[in-house]
Amino acid sequence: MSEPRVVVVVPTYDEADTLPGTLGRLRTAVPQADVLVVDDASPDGTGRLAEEIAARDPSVHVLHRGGKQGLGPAYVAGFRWALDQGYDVVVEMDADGSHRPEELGRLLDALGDDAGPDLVIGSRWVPGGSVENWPRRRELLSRAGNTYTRLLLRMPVHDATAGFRAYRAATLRRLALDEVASQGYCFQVDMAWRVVREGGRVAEVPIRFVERHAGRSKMSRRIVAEAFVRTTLWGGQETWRRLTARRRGDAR
Ligand SMILES: Nc1nc2c(ncn2[C@@H]2O[C@H](COP(=O)(O)OP(=O)(O)OP(=O)(O)O)[C@@H](O)[C@H]2O)c(=O)[nH]1
Ligand SMILES: [Mg+2]
Repeated sequence: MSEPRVVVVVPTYDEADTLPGTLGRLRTAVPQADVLVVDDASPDGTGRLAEEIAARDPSVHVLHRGGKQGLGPAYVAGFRWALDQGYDVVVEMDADGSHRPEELGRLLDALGDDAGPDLVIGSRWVPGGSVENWPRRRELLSRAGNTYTRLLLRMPVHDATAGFRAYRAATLRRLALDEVASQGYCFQVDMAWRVVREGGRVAEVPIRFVERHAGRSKMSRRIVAEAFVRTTLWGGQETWRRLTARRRGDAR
């Protein structure tokens, strides 16, 4: 079998201080993978910087969007581009160095061939996973958010908010990407849950998540609130679905 074509989608907003280092490490660690930077017209010139890198390296591509619209829409645009280009595997990775390119090989190994899982998540919250240099309150927020999500959606995923993951292109093709409205990191929960509801298989591989050393976080109260509200709504829908399914079963 020929080697699968892999593309790593890297969304950026004001990552001029971090993107070159991350891309350099990525190209060394996984030279066979192409890269797509999806930049939302970063005021700090990240888009221009990405173009300069792409001009020197034909494996690097850049998608420019009109303005900051959030992580979710940036990824959906990147996924569409990747599917149009015929890639077999589509990877998500942050630009800020939190996701270590040196661990991507293990995610791709876990995805394996066609018999493997549909989605592999680089997980902080499975045995062997960890976070480095995170303030205690960030760790608590992530752990609590993930426990809430797992219990409410009854989804067997320990790090559903994680943004270091590898999808089989065939998995993405089965999902209705134009229905995905999540903007912040809740996009990750949204996508994992869509895969699970589709009957897809999700595997988690432990990673060491490293807090960014440069640039600024785009996390905000609004993004946390979006994740809480949407997850709660999905949880309500899931509980309703199970209740009505049980009632229908009783009636038979
Ligand atoms: N294109 C695009 N990229 C974004 C947007 N918001 C965040 N990003 C990128 O998405 C990745 C994750 O964003 P971060 O700011 O690191 O957010 P985070 O990882 O949730 O927060 P920290 O853990 O504090 O770093 C980074 O590569 C960002 O540059 C956006 O609106 N558009
Ligand atoms: Mg980050």
